[in-house]
Amino acid sequence: MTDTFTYDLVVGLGRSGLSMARFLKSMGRRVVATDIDGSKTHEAAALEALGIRTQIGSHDQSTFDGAERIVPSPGIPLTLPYIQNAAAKGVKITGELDIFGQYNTTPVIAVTGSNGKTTTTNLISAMAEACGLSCFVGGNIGIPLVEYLMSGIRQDLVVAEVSSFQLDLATTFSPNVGVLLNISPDHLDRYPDFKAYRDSKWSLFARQGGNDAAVVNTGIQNFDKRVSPLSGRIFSFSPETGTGTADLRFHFKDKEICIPAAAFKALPGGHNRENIAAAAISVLAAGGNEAGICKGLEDFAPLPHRTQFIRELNGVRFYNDSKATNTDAVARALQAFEAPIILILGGREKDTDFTELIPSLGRVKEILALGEASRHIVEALGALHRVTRCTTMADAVARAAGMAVAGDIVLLSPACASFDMYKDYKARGRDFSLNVKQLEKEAAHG
Ligand code: UMA
Repeated sequence: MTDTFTYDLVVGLGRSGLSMARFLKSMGRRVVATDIDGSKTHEAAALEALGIRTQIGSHDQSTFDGAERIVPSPGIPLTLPYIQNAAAKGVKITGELDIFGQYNTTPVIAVTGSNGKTTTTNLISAMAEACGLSCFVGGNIGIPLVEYLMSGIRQDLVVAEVSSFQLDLATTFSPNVGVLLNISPDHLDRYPDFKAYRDSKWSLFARQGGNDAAVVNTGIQNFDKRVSPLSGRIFSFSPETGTGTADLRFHFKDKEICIPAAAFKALPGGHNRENIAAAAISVLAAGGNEAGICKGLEDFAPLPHRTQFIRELNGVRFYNDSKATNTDAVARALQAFEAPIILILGGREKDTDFTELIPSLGRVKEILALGEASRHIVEALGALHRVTRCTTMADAVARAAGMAVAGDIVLLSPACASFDMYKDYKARGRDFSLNVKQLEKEAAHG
């Protein structure tokens, strides 16, 4: 494409790119959108109908070079040669956080971390709403932030789940309240090393001012060193381990806050205690109150695919933790249980080091390994644990049910992406749940 007019080039016609192309067009920009996937014909037609030019099935370097600005979708690596070549010629590369921040006037709570982002984002929204603060929830959670701007409806707060991929392109975006839950190795296929990934996460706070709040877990490596240069007011919370059934107590601006354990009995595990503390502090920092926080928590329905209880069958409890796509998330899920565990691991690796799981496998009596990663799982863990390779989820669930005795837990917590066998982690979790329910039927008939 050799255009003489200037335009914004949106790369990727997934959820993010489609919303971004529509938003930029609505702001009167000329927009071109491209996707390497030739099957995106419906998406392209919908954009063309709005006057947005599209190129699907391949990328064209001249389209990248001719843009005034390139807006890559978050899943697109910034090392993509088309982007690198255009950037070298001076084309600006901008991300959705900066574009959102440029037009948004609503206070923002932004949540990042390797694990627990979605739960915490939803907890913040539930708590804030119970305090009388209306919320738009979006970002990495699945609803692009520019949808808020296009909706025309204004809320008291925007609660944004933010990924490192989105932060990598942020140069102006700065949340009023930023939350960093934890950092553990993830997405190492996209970053040169773990430090680069950590830096990306910490960049959430880089542009905050003195009236902003940084809510940070003190358990994160180099906490003191990392928070000392920040300009925002620091509100820290401590790592909590074990199943922890005690009330949750912490300080906010010299006041002791107590959240009764009864308010969060549906959210098991130390990792959820951290998520709850982070959410509560964020809502207090945004103007909420203790009573509303407890009310929002009591009414909160836990999310599917996150240590989600499916069924108890013959005294064996089955849990779906399909969203656990890295070893840290699996370790946290394992900590939430005190019973013997049969663990279903595997899927597509993200440069995963399965030996990182070894310290957390104390209660694991069997490992069932699925998918592309199954051979590596056997290599990494087979010397210490009995690991059986399975061909399908049905196979894994049937074997788990056959091995389990009353009192055991069967936990799908894969430490891997799902894309080798499924569309996404939700489809994997649904398959697990269906197979568990199938067992129930077989038991009823047998
Ligand atoms: N594509 C190209 N050229 C390429 C590579 C990809 O055109 O070289 C196209 C693909 O064909 C596809 C599109 O890019 O059509 C996909 O873009 P995307 O991967 O950014 O997917 P979206 O549907 O736009 O979803 C993105 C986020 N995806 C990622 O960060 C990988 C979603 O987060 C987010 O919900 C959504 O924007 C709305 O903001 C998902 C995610 O997995 C949940 N996030 C990671 C995580 O949570 O660990 C960070």
